[in-house]
Amino acid sequence: MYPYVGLEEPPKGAEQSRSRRARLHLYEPKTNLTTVAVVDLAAGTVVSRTPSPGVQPNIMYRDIGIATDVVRPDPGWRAAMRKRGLTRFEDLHLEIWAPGFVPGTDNRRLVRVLTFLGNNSANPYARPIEGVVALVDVNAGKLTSLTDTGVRPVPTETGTFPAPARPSRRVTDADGVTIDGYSVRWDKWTFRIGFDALTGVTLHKIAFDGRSILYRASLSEMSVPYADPDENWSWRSAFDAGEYGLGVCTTPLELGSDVPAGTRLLDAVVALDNCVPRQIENAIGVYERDGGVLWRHKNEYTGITASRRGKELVITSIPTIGNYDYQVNYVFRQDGSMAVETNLTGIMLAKGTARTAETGGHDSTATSHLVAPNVAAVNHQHFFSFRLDVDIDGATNNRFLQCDTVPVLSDAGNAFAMQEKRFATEGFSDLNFATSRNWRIVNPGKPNRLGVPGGYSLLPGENAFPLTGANSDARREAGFTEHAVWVTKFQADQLYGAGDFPSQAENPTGLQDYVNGESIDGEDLVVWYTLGITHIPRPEDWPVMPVHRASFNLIPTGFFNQNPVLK
Ligand SMILES: [Cu+2]
Repeated sequence: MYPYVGLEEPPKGAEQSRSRRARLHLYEPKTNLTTVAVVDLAAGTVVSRTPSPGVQPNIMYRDIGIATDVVRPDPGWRAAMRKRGLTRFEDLHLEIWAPGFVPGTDNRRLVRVLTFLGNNSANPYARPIEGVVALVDVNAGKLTSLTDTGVRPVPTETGTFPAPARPSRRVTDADGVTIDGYSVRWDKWTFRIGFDALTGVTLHKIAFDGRSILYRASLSEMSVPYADPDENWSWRSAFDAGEYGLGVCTTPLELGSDVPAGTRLLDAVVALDNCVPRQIENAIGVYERDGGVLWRHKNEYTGITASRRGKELVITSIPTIGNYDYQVNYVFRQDGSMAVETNLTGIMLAKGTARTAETGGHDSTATSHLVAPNVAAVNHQHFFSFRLDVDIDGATNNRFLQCDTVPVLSDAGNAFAMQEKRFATEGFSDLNFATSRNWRIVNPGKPNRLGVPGGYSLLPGENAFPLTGANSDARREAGFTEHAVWVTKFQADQLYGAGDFPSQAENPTGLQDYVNGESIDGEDLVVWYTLGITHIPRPEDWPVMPVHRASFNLIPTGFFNQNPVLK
């Protein structure tokens, strides 16, 4: 089987000089062995073949097919459904989840299977069958266990919502953008668009006016831990890149609703389990949108208002991972700044419940909230790990600073100053709104006209600390969620915040291991940003959730000599 086929990116600085290579994760069900292979596509040869015993690659279509075939006829599952008054088994939707780490299972390939009422309906997630979760040994084709924590009401409302796309009222187009293959030129920005089966859109060689800023930017992992202590919920902590594949799950964009009319649409290609390519049409959208006021001043003495309106370029894609849809936007602005926006929508994961407002529907210990009659959506968090391979005016000689603004002199004084802490070695940094903390990457070899090293600052927006227990599986498995910012020395094989194989990992790896004391001062460094959202469900989020937006910004700080967009 071929759970992952992707580009083996060429060494940094040697992009043109090496023939094209592919990286494959191969999985042999008979021996339960994963092998990582690198293939030279031009020569048609295998460059390397490395067995990786003890890991599990991401969920494949094969797993979904086998697990469905095992559970549907299973007498125990059918008896559990009958206990809940459900006898039309063809109406039941089965949803396959990566299992998390299951002790004592010797790395056998496992999946868990949830049940919902409403197979092939407009909303298969509105009527969860609470209490029943099957654990399936995929290679044995057997049900390992069925956990039934008791009968709860089956929600009755179907949770349907208008399905067809509706054209948006506002129309823009990407007139100002030039796209040559997957190379993009807009205003003073240039970059290339790539695509990876696990992480979705990747952006390469991002430069402004010919000066490099980012060598590569991408999502590197996601983790979505749920807060319910019930044994059928406590294991739920989805890794949407490493377990499911944000690229594989990317869905075609609808013109007029997902993206404005006039959007330039690009296709992406991923490999299916059997290594057959699948083209995802219209997977990536490129469009221009109104950018608000770029700068402005009204001169009260002359009466003259000088004002410029800005435009923004948006690169967008929408992976749909089961019930949730995540739009990821990379936004480029004319003033040299960038934003990364995550837009969360889709359908929340919910459970059937007998609870009402009178019986503790909203008490302070409730780990879920009523969103419809007999439907409680479970508290959860979304953590995105963005990998930003920053190359400020080149790959070498970059430096990482943590910037905190603090009072100086005395408590009674008015003075405050920004203090920089330079990182000599790899490390991490936490959020601190008390000091307006942000982070800056500079190139001391490229001072601006004031003699100050030019750079870019990372400004946090909405964020969250992990809230599951300090020693919980969710946090052990998603070490990247422990800190908002990590900085590592560039290593070509460190692409994923939770490592290459987070599924069923007994010994999870990732950023906590990548940070190991190497010098980063004056080196080629990579900044990783963890963006967290604590989602406490609202009735308004049901049955389909209005978009929740969260973002962060990268802004030039001394990179230019003055406002770069005076025109
Ligand atoms: Cu959510």
